[in-house]
Amino acid sequence: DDEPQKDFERKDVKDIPVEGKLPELQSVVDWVNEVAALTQPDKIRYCDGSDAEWDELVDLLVKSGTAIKLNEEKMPNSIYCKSDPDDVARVEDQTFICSKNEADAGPTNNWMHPDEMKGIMNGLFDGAMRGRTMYVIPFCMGPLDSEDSKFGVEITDSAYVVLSMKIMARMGQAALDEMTKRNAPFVPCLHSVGYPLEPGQKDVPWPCNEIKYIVHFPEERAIWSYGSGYGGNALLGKKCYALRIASVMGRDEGWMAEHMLILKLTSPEGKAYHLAAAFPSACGKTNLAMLDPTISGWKVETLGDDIAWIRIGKDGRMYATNPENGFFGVAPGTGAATNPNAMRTIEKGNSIFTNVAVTDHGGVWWEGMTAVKPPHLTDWKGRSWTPEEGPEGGRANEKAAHPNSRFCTPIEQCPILSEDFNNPEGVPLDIIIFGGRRENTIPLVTQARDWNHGVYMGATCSSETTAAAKGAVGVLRRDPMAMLPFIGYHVGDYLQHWVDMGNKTTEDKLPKIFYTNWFRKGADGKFVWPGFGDNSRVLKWMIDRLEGKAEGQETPVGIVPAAGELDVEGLDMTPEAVEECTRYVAHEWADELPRLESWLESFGSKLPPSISAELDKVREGVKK
Ligand code: SAT
Ligand code: MN
Repeated sequence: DDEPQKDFERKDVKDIPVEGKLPELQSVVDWVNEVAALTQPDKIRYCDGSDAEWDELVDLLVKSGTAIKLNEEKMPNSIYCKSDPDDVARVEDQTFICSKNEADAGPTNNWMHPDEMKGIMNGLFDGAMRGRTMYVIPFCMGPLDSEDSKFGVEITDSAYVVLSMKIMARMGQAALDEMTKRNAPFVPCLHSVGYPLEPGQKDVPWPCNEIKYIVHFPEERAIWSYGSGYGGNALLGKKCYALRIASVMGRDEGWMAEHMLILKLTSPEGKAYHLAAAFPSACGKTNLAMLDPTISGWKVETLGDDIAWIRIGKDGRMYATNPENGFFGVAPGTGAATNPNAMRTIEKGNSIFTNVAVTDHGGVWWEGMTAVKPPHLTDWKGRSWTPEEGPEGGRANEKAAHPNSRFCTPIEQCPILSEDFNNPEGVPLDIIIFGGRRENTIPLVTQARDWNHGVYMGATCSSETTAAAKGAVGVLRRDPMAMLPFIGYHVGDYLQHWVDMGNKTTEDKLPKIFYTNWFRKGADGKFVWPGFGDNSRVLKWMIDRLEGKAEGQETPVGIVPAAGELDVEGLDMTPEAVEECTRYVAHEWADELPRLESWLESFGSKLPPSISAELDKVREGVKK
């Protein structure tokens, strides 16, 4: 209340025009009106998720200069947007977990007391939507007919967000109807780009604000996001809800929200397995999810590329569902050679591309899409670009697409989507994989001795940073379960929750845990392992382990493939090179040990005793 009153004329909510069908749920209408009174939009629009709505909002974005329509023949029903050059990634520095007690947010999250944060946010949101339409997006995370799905309502002043949410989540009238039928609680998700328009003021193509806050109130189950239009900051069903808030729900309700792809793998014998894998952002989750195996007879089907909600089923096994409905994938590096299934998904259109380059014929392009670069492009900053000279007025080596440029595409278009994608029960997990990007030390694949050792492996996950978050690239950081930026509570409690989940059932029913690193480099500085489709060879070894067909080799850090076990037939790799990427190197681990110790010690009394015990075992082995 002690906020200075901003100098504008305040409208009464009843004078703000409303478009679309009013929800029956009074709780939704009440919250919408409360937000409208604060943010003062010109108009309120209840979104239904229809194709007509899509067309209308596409036209609006084209008129406002935010989007251009791509060539209908090359990319049907698709648009291209370029963001403000300062609004291209998640802003972890400005992401907050506002639990009542600081200790509940833990050492890995930014924290502020909810009352203090609400004061700041109310000030920022005051009049923030002036001159704009306030869109109301009901959405459902998970299949519409699954008991375990969760609901949300996002309020946003960005039509780009509405369109992206149509791709990424089950939203609109169908989600609202389901929510109403169940009288289900919903997570209020409030978003503004933070760029109000004064009367007569012209809009900019990508409105956003220098001040950004991505805020979570875990006890209240609410999300407030201000100042950014970028995916992970603005599509609140994704990281904010389906990971940060859902991880808290999972802790309280006995399930897990994880940063994992889900895939179905079928062996030449026709036996099906389900795998979930956690890698940090931009470390190949989308590629693995849609893997095109290079070994004959093996088949991969996709269930998800980013988020898995995991529960224990009636039979005591772990079941995973993907709460999302689309892919928000990193474009650079995605091409017919690396991820043909992603290309087939994208080429069906109905997609939004952000910060890629555009061709002279209204198509899209990014580094790694094709081996031969188009002779001329418009780069992600709108400059004329050629392969020889780079952008006009820039440096010759400047890339045409931003390294974190994205495609946003309906999952239903994926040609290898598993028929279980909409299964309300999810799929039973045989394997959980953790991984990261490490030049050295970490072998290509290591199997955990048991669940608790696997949890330890996940807890010590590490990776060299990528462009998916603002900040330096290539710096080593610990990223437990690839969830560092997404755990909605104390990381120590989160690890304990993993241990507890294992204790809810028996070891034989639990998925087997593996750790992979596709990124080990040789003395020449080049990746030793070919990666991409050849990662199927690593999955095959995992299945051989499950089926008792591979002995493996015990090391102090887990079980690695014994010589000759990894199927490298047809690969241009010497046995020495295979050994180089799969082996345990004692001196590298002796070097790693103090880093592991100081990471785990940083949790203090919150370090689960069973993880501490696993560290002791590793320490003993490495020191031998
Ligand atoms: O955070 S996003 O969802 O925009 C992408 C990512 O970092 O995984
Ligand atoms: Mn991700």
